[in-house]
Amino acid sequence: MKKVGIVMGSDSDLPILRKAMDTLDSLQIPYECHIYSAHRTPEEARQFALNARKNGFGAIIAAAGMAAHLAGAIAANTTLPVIGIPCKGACLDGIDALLSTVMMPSGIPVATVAINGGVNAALLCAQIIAVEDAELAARLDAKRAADAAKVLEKDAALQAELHC
Ligand code: RP5
Repeated sequence: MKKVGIVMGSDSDLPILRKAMDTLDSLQIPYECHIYSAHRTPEEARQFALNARKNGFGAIIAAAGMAAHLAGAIAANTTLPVIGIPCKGACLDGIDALLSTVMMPSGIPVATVAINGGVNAALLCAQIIAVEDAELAARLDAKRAADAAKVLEKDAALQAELHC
Protein backbone atom coordinates (compact mmCIF):
# COMPACT_ATOMS: atom_id res chain seq x y z
CA MET A 1 0.00 0.00 0.00
CA LYS A 2 1.15 3.58 -0.68
CA LYS A 3 2.27 5.58 2.37
CA VAL A 4 0.85 8.89 3.53
CA GLY A 5 3.38 11.66 4.04
CA ILE A 6 2.70 14.01 6.96
CA VAL A 7 4.62 17.26 7.13
CA MET A 8 4.12 20.01 9.71
CA GLY A 9 5.71 23.43 9.95
CA SER A 10 6.51 23.19 13.66
CA ASP A 11 6.32 20.76 16.53
CA SER A 12 3.70 23.13 17.95
CA ASP A 13 1.38 21.72 15.24
CA LEU A 14 1.87 18.15 16.49
CA PRO A 15 -1.36 17.77 18.54
CA ILE A 16 -3.37 18.32 15.33
CA LEU A 17 -1.28 15.79 13.42
CA ARG A 18 -1.60 13.21 16.19
CA LYS A 19 -5.30 13.01 15.31
CA ALA A 20 -4.34 12.36 11.69
CA MET A 21 -1.87 9.67 12.73
CA ASP A 22 -4.43 8.01 15.03
CA THR A 23 -6.91 7.92 12.16
CA LEU A 24 -4.37 6.42 9.76
CA ASP A 25 -3.39 3.85 12.42
CA SER A 26 -7.04 2.87 12.86
CA LEU A 27 -7.27 2.21 9.09
CA GLN A 28 -3.92 0.38 8.97
CA ILE A 29 -2.37 2.90 6.58
CA PRO A 30 1.42 3.36 6.75
CA TYR A 31 2.79 6.89 7.09
CA GLU A 32 5.90 8.96 7.70
CA CYS A 33 5.77 12.17 9.70
CA HIS A 34 8.27 15.07 9.54
CA ILE A 35 8.75 18.63 10.76
CA TYR A 36 9.74 20.66 7.69
CA SER A 37 8.92 24.34 7.37
CA ALA A 38 8.35 26.30 4.17
CA HIS A 39 10.15 29.22 5.81
CA ARG A 40 12.64 27.77 8.31
CA THR A 41 13.77 24.65 6.39
CA PRO A 42 12.60 25.28 2.81
CA GLU A 43 15.17 22.98 1.21
CA GLU A 44 14.13 19.95 3.30
CA ALA A 45 10.46 20.61 2.50
CA ARG A 46 11.30 20.87 -1.20
CA GLN A 47 13.37 17.69 -1.28
CA PHE A 48 10.65 15.76 0.56
CA ALA A 49 8.10 16.82 -2.05
CA LEU A 50 10.39 16.23 -5.04
CA ASN A 51 11.16 12.67 -3.90
CA ALA A 52 7.76 11.75 -2.45
CA ARG A 53 6.41 9.79 -5.41
CA LYS A 54 9.54 7.69 -5.87
CA ASN A 55 9.67 7.15 -2.08
CA GLY A 56 6.31 5.37 -2.14
CA PHE A 57 3.90 8.04 -0.98
CA GLY A 58 0.36 8.22 -2.39
CA ALA A 59 -0.80 11.44 -0.75
CA ILE A 60 0.67 14.15 1.49
CA ILE A 61 -0.79 16.01 4.45
CA ALA A 62 0.84 19.41 5.01
CA ALA A 63 -0.09 21.34 8.16
CA ALA A 64 0.99 24.84 9.14
CA GLY A 65 -0.20 27.90 10.97
CA MET A 66 0.12 31.69 10.60
CA ALA A 67 1.38 32.59 7.07
CA ALA A 68 0.86 28.95 6.14
CA HIS A 69 2.78 28.36 2.92
CA LEU A 70 3.84 24.78 3.59
CA ALA A 71 1.04 22.97 1.73
CA GLY A 72 1.46 25.21 -1.30
CA ALA A 73 5.23 24.84 -1.25
CA ILE A 74 4.90 21.05 -1.10
CA ALA A 75 2.29 21.05 -3.87
CA ALA A 76 4.60 23.17 -6.05
CA ASN A 77 7.11 20.31 -6.09
CA THR A 78 4.94 17.21 -6.57
CA THR A 79 1.88 16.12 -8.51
CA LEU A 80 0.78 13.82 -5.68
CA PRO A 81 -2.44 14.99 -4.01
CA VAL A 82 -1.68 17.43 -1.18
CA ILE A 83 -4.12 17.92 1.68
CA GLY A 84 -3.58 21.17 3.57
CA ILE A 85 -4.47 21.63 7.23
CA PRO A 86 -4.63 25.24 8.38
CA CYS A 87 -3.53 25.28 12.03
CA LYS A 88 -4.99 27.69 14.55
CA GLY A 89 -2.34 30.06 15.89
CA ALA A 90 -2.23 32.49 18.79
CA CYS A 91 -3.67 35.61 17.13
CA LEU A 92 -6.24 35.21 14.35
CA ASP A 93 -8.03 31.95 15.24
CA GLY A 94 -6.59 30.17 12.21
CA ILE A 95 -8.20 32.43 9.62
CA ASP A 96 -4.72 33.55 8.58
CA ALA A 97 -3.63 29.94 7.95
CA LEU A 98 -6.97 29.03 6.32
CA LEU A 99 -6.67 31.75 3.71
CA SER A 100 -2.96 31.11 3.15
CA THR A 101 -3.62 27.41 2.58
CA VAL A 102 -6.84 27.49 0.57
CA MET A 103 -6.23 30.40 -1.81
CA MET A 104 -3.90 28.61 -4.21
CA PRO A 105 -3.41 29.91 -7.76
CA SER A 106 -4.73 27.84 -10.68
CA GLY A 107 -2.35 25.02 -11.59
CA ILE A 108 -1.11 24.11 -8.10
CA PRO A 109 -4.03 22.62 -6.14
CA VAL A 110 -4.16 22.06 -2.39
CA ALA A 111 -7.23 20.29 -1.00
CA THR A 112 -7.80 22.25 2.19
CA VAL A 113 -9.68 20.83 5.17
CA ALA A 114 -11.12 22.73 8.12
CA ILE A 115 -8.95 24.64 10.59
CA ASN A 116 -7.23 21.97 12.74
CA GLY A 117 -8.94 19.27 10.61
CA GLY A 118 -6.50 16.44 11.26
CA VAL A 119 -9.05 13.64 11.14
CA ASN A 120 -10.58 14.67 7.83
CA ALA A 121 -7.13 15.18 6.28
CA ALA A 122 -6.29 11.58 7.13
CA LEU A 123 -9.66 10.34 5.88
CA LEU A 124 -9.22 12.14 2.55
CA CYS A 125 -5.81 10.51 2.13
CA ALA A 126 -7.38 7.16 2.96
CA GLN A 127 -10.10 7.71 0.37
CA ILE A 128 -7.51 8.64 -2.26
CA ILE A 129 -5.47 5.50 -1.58
CA ALA A 130 -8.65 3.39 -1.42
CA VAL A 131 -9.43 4.19 -5.08
CA GLU A 132 -7.01 1.36 -5.93
CA ASP A 133 -7.39 -0.71 -2.74
CA ALA A 134 -10.65 -2.60 -2.20
CA GLU A 135 -9.71 -3.81 1.31
CA LEU A 136 -9.06 -0.27 2.49
CA ALA A 137 -12.32 0.86 0.86
CA ALA A 138 -14.13 -1.82 2.90
CA ARG A 139 -12.48 -0.54 6.11
CA LEU A 140 -13.64 2.98 5.24
CA ASP A 141 -17.20 1.72 4.68
CA ALA A 142 -17.10 -0.08 8.03
CA LYS A 143 -15.89 3.08 9.79
CA ARG A 144 -18.71 5.12 8.26
CA ALA A 145 -21.26 2.56 9.43
CA ALA A 146 -19.77 2.42 12.94
CA ASP A 147 -19.71 6.23 13.19
CA ALA A 148 -23.36 6.40 12.09
CA ALA A 149 -24.33 3.72 14.62
CA LYS A 150 -22.75 5.82 17.41
CA VAL A 151 -24.87 8.84 16.42
CA LEU A 152 -28.04 6.74 16.34
CA GLU A 153 -27.21 5.34 19.80
CA LYS A 154 -26.91 8.90 21.10
CA ASP A 155 -30.24 9.80 19.49
CA ALA A 156 -31.91 6.78 21.10
CA ALA A 157 -30.50 7.81 24.49
CA LEU A 158 -31.76 11.38 23.99
CA GLN A 159 -35.24 10.17 23.02
CA ALA A 160 -35.33 7.92 26.09
CA GLU A 161 -34.35 10.87 28.33
CA LEU A 162 -36.87 13.30 26.80
CA HIS A 163 -39.83 10.94 26.71
CA CYS A 164 -39.44 8.94 29.91
C1 RP5 B 1 4.12 27.87 11.34
O1 RP5 B 1 4.22 28.81 12.35
C2 RP5 B 1 3.99 26.55 12.03
O2 RP5 B 1 3.32 25.65 11.22
C3 RP5 B 1 3.25 26.87 13.29
O3 RP5 B 1 1.85 26.62 13.16
C4 RP5 B 1 3.48 28.37 13.45
C5 RP5 B 1 4.21 28.72 14.72
O4 RP5 B 1 5.40 27.95 14.82
P1 RP5 B 1 6.24 27.97 16.20
O5 RP5 B 1 6.68 29.37 16.41
O6 RP5 B 1 5.31 27.47 17.27
O7 RP5 B 1 7.39 27.02 15.95
O8 RP5 B 1 5.20 27.88 10.49
